[in-house]
Amino acid sequence: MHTTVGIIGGGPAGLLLARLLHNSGIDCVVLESRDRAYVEARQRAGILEQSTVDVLRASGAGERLDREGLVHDGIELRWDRKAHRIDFPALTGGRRVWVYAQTEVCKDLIALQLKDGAPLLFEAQVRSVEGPDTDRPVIHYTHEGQDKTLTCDYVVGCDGFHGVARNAVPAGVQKTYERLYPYSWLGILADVPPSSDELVYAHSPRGFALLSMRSPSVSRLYLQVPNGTDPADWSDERIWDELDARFAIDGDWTLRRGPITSKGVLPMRSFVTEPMSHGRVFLAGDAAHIVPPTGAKGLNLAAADVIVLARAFAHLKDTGSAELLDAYSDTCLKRVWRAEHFSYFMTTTLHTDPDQSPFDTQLQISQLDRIANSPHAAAELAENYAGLHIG
Ligand code: RFL
Ligand code: PHB
Repeated sequence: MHTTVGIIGGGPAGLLLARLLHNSGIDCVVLESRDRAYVEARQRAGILEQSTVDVLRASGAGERLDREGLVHDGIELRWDRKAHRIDFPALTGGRRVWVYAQTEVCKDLIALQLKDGAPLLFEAQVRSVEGPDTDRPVIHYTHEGQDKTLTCDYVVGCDGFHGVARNAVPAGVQKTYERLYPYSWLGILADVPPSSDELVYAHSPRGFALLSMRSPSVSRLYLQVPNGTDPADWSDERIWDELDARFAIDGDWTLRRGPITSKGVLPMRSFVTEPMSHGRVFLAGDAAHIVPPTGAKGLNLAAADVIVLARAFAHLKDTGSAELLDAYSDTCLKRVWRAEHFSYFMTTTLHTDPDQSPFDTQLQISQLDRIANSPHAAAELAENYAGLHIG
């Protein structure tokens, strides 16, 4: 089998890239190691930036998003038993974010792809990419129990942090940057209407907590927990009591409790690999970079990468020039590093490091007070959260 662009991974990055290439008349094949049900059920991101929504709409995948997505014009920060709202449109010249789960983005893109898109193979496990420096890189994969090859003009690794595409960049060329955090998130889904219309990010002496949602009847909540925490050690009652304690403010506010339908622990990591391309192999999304989820940037970065990449492939097709493809890594890395900093900033400002001193805590409080008291500091947060135009 031969294709123009071989895409490894059918998460949001791979699926959106396939859609954008299809719309530009460029053929591609998507190889996804998991089955469809697994990809459609994997609980992850919940927040889409304006630019991600814009591209989903333009690509024809915005219909259900427009019907069911929840537009949010701000977030609330809590610390020291007080609350402060950040108004995105007022601080950013009109930008806002959408609550629409990654599961739903994937379902919409998969349905479109299977209806009229390029081939999307589930349970197709890629083992390696051969010849990234040649004109015909080859993807080796296993499908239906058989070893197969896909010859490509270009390969895009959208296979996430644990994927294999990154191995195509020789060790001597690759530079990686990483930061691990001394805490994880315990995330729950609960069948209860969200207790706030907007997301609430809470700093507390007991650790960080986040209130998010999936729909008007389903809440998504997170608690900072120590690394290595077993979700089985957290009874439903313990989770609600801890959330209650961390979100507590002076004044009227009640956390609504309801049946918890899922519990999971996720570690936090910052990671960047440079360059994001080598020869004819390109990396996009979590395959190239990871952010801790506090800034809600991961899915949006993945979308931004493939927008740049799809534009570069269309430019090559229309003009014969590979200049945009050649610039891909540099173009993306500027935005990636900004999002890395913002995600790090949100994480370290809001979480309690187990080794944190009272001095460190006062710095966090001072920073949060500054955001509440300075429109400039608030605008810096709002612009980064709602999404910057870079690249
Ligand atoms: P994915 O989603 O990991 O998809 C990679 C796909 O590649 C497949 N794969 C392979 N296929 C074939 N052969 C192989 N050898 C393969 N190896 C892997 C995998 O099965 C998978 O389907 O990466 P992608 O597409 O780059 O998308 C990135 C996003 O998933 C990720 O950045 C976000 O989920 C991060 N994130 C959030 N991002 C946001 O923008 N806003 C949020 O609110 C937000 N919240 C979150 C998050 C991530 C979380 N977790 C669990 C990491 C909340 C959580 C809890
Ligand atoms: C989510 O709804 O899963 C979510 C929202 C905001 C974040 C992280 C996760 O910063």
